[in-house]
Amino acid sequence: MNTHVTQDTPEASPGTVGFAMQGDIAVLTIDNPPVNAGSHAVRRGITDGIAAACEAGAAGAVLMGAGRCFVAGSDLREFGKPLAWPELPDVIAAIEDAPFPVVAALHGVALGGGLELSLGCDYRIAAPDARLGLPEVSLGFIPGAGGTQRMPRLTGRASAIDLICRAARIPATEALTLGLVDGLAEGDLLAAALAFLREGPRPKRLARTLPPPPEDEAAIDAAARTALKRGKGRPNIAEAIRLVRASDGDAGTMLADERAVFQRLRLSDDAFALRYLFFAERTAGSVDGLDMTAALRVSAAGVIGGGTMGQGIVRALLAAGLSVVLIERDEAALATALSGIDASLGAQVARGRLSASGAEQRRAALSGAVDYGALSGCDLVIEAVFEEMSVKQDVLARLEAALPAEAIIATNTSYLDIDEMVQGLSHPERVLGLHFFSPADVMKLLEVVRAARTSDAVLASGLKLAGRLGKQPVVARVGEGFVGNRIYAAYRRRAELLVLDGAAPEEVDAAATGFGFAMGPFAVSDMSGLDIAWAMRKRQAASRDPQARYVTIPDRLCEAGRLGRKTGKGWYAYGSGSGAAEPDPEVAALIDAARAEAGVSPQSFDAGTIQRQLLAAIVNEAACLLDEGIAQRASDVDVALANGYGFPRWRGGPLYWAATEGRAELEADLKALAAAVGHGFRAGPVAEVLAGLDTGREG
Ligand code: 3H9
Repeated sequence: MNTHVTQDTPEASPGTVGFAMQGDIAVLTIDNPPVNAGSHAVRRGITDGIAAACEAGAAGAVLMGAGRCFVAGSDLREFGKPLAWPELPDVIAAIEDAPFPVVAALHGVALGGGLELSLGCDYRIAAPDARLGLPEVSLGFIPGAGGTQRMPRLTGRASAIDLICRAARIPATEALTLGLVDGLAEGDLLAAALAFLREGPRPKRLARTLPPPPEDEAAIDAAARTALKRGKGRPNIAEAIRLVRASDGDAGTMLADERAVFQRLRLSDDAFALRYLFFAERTAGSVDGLDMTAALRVSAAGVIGGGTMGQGIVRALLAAGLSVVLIERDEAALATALSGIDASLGAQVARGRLSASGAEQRRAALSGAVDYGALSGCDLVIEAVFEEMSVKQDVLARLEAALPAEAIIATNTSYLDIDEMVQGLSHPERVLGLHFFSPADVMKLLEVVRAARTSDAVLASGLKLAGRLGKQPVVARVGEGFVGNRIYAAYRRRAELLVLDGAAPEEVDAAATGFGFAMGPFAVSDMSGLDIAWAMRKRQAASRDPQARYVTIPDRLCEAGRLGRKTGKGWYAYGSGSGAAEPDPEVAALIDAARAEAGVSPQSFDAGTIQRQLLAAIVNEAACLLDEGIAQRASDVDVALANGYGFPRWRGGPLYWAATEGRAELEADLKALAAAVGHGFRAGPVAEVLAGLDTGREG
């Protein structure tokens, strides 16, 4: 049926489009599992299908998706190279030029190029549970097939700026209110789309020719200001805003303008990095050879310990629809924890993030107890008690005694050796690490730790649970700090050495945020509190290598009662009203004293040097832990840092960054790192690791 000849010879790309006549209506069904990505073959199939419908004298056509969704977007695998004809705008032009009305029937998701394709149709009918959106900005570019022009003609410009710049995925009900869809299907979607056409008359109705809805300019300005602020200066956000604002202009000119910007931005550094991360995130949750069908069913969970972390884990489990039993050591502690969870559910309702009935349901699914006997119906229990080996070992032993034989036991430890923790258990194969990040119901990252004796079924269950919780899993083996905290420790150590050697804490933090980190290392320390690391240093003091460089400044800060924000001062002072961090002369004096004591003559460091030294420390440590087999793949490290440590997503991750940097400069950075760390520095196999990383960029 392919009536067109390609102008390019593309690599074979999958996907077909089914064609059938239902009376005088043509039905085109996009079939490209798993998500009907708009590959080259799909694009050709649609234009062929429209041509066939014309030939058959159809009175109308329905465009729909087979399987789980309409279309999840253009095929991102094609985006790093030249696109083959027909491109999506050509497909849409064929639909617009057809002499009959075309209805898009949407189910599952209609995202990116998928939504744009439907906006190129004359009408849209959606299943009530469909989700629609233009997420292109989250991939470093902008909608490239009319999204910035056709959407605002339906929704107005203020809404379009908001939706496009937030990369929002909205439910069909909201899309109906906004005018993006023309009706919701009750029952069978195809039947509803056919009925919609037959109920006609349905004249051709091209979104690009609709008059722009009347709008208050102030609302458009406000939407643009908010979007720019949220967009952190990324160039694609400003372009998207500009194009939507001008969408009341000549459609042909504006569509060409959008296309040119899209073509440029899809090949930008941001876009390559974000595409890399997109696929890296999907790979991180898989383990070669692991049979995911062996995963055990988890519907009832327990949590031991109702502190900040425990409460967050409870909220995350409840949000995923599990029933939860929370265990605390006594009634008073239990009451405090339960009322803490109650209060945060109430706050979510007040902020409009959760319905009152949703909060009620979650409360009903939660119970509390002080006796482990209450856990007997649980399929999985996560301990989140004090970070101390003997305390955790005691909890695990009690759990083993209280739980049915097949129940899974998870520890939320962030540093401890799980292999040591399970010694003494009769069934260590049922234990794994589930390392959540605080707040556990908000942070995306979940380290799934495979201890030496964890069974495949238990590991598969942990990975499946991560998906249900909406988390980004990264699989780690046992090793102090696993993947993320181990790398973070090396990064923080380098930051502290920079201060000892002459940089001010605020210079280091400014360099880190200048690179794109959400916060600098010292602001992070102040936020999380300096005392936990202090306690750990005291515990490790006896085993510390006396010849290694040791930065005493954090100890001195703690001794002076500067434990961070919670004490009103730490690396910074937080005294004056606004709570903003301010450099403190007392800290400067303390740093001077530490330099004098260590015999250091302070040097000055520019922001670029600080940034590259912080990154070199991350990259080197990552190479070490890949060498030790703690992380499975280099891209997993990037996923962990981007999802749990505020690493700027648009830079892809530290190893992606390093792999796309000049080798000679990186080698010089690693040399400087080795010199600064001095005695005990361990060089990781950086070159080898980077050589094995597929950045998706040629050359
Ligand atoms: C665009 O459309 C630009 C236009 O404006 C340009 C016009 C000219 N391409 O996430 P999952 C794969 S930009 C290729 O694990 P879920 C994915 O890699 C695009 N592959 O499942 C995975 O493969 P594998 C705008 C894709 O149920 C498999 O599908 N669209 C694409 O958790 C399953 O994915 C987006 O940004 C793609 N576009 O979530 C939407 N999408 O099995 C991106 C998915 O080999 N996609 N795959 O690992 C998503 O948000 C989620 O995948 C989705 C399903 C919600 C659809």
